[in-house]
Amino acid sequence: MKTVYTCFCTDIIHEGHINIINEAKTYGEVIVGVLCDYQMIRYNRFPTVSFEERVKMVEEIEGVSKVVVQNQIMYDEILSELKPDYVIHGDNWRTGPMEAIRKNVVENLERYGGELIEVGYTWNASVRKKEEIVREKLAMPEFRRGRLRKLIALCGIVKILEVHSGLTGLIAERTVVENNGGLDQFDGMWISSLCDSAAKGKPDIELVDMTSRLRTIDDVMDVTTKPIILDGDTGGLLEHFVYNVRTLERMGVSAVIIEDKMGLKKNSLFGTEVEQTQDGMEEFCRKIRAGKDAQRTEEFMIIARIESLILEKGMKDAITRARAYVAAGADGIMIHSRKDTADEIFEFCDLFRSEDKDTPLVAVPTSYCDTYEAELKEHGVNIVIYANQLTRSAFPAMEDTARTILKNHRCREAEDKLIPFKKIITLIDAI
Ligand code: SPV
Ligand code: MG
Repeated sequence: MKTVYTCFCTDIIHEGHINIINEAKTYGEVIVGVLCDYQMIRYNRFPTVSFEERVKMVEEIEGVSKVVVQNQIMYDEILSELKPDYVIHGDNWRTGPMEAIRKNVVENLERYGGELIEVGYTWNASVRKKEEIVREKLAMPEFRRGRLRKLIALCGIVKILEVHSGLTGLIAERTVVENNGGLDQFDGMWISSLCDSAAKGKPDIELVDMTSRLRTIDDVMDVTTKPIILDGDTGGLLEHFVYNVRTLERMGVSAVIIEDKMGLKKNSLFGTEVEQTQDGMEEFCRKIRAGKDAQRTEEFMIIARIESLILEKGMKDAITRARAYVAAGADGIMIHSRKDTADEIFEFCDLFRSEDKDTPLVAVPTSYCDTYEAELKEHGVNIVIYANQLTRSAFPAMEDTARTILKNHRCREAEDKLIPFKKIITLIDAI
């Protein structure tokens, strides 16, 4: 009997999957691959049920003879192992990032003489509803909050993108690219104080208050499912910080990062050009401890950000503070730098990791932008935050459009650089 293979990357079974199995049955014995969690996150979304449950779900579909694990998004390994006579897939992979997977399957099948069967992709009201329910579940505070810790455990390095609105949230949520034989996407979002303030035309000096920051978070949460890290500036007064921790936790924010500065906070990238005061180590430890005491779930993270390198206080001060902050209960350490190479970040990470293998390390490669994620990972970094690139790319693009319209007294000349208006009106689904 001939064999037919298909791979499921899903945590719900709907009509479309049943269609594929029914069609597959007419060609032979049906083998289904279940994509492993790590690849599912890169390709689609964070699974709402465990891998074992996903396997069981597929095993229970009538007509499935065998279930196997597919560990790679590309099919080289699985097809050389199984050599099925046919691979069956929905025709939705003919465009977009999934096209690379289709190409990979076609090449593999050609190698040993297998055949590809494509069936019409099922997208109707019932399928859409099921997909929406899963997304809504992922967006709920109790599901979203703990996902950052899970991602740190599961991925080599967690990639976080700055967002400051629902629209930028959608970009972080939906952007998927094909790269180096796989698919990739961002793991979560950073609500930057710099960009949240800039979007409101305000300086980054803790002027935009917590009520307004919470409003931004809520806008982002409304339309996304990925975990959120809040740039909590200095955390403010200890007496206020403890309330804010509980608010953030209740909303489903995964982590807050607070920096060891006091008084009028200015953006770190100013460095010593402006007057900025580092908080005392003991005082900052007290704030961390108070925050940890206030939190009510195991999942929420308070990450301590060290400004010693920014303020030129030296590596020894940075490491001493890191040790103290971890001892005070910090769930992670962010080390910041404004140098144009990552040398001092690597030095700090190596020193820190020589005695602490577990506490997550966070890096923000704004000034040392040549540095690859893989290099940071090699030195023990777990979270990389792209802290302002969306804002910095949008600003010159918008300014250029404004200038172009003003110069030409019409908007034709700007048109070619714009997203087609048909696309912007369909970018956001109406329920
Ligand atoms: C932010 O994004 O607001 C940050 C990172 O705090 S930095 O701007 O580099 O200080
Ligand atoms: Mg900030």
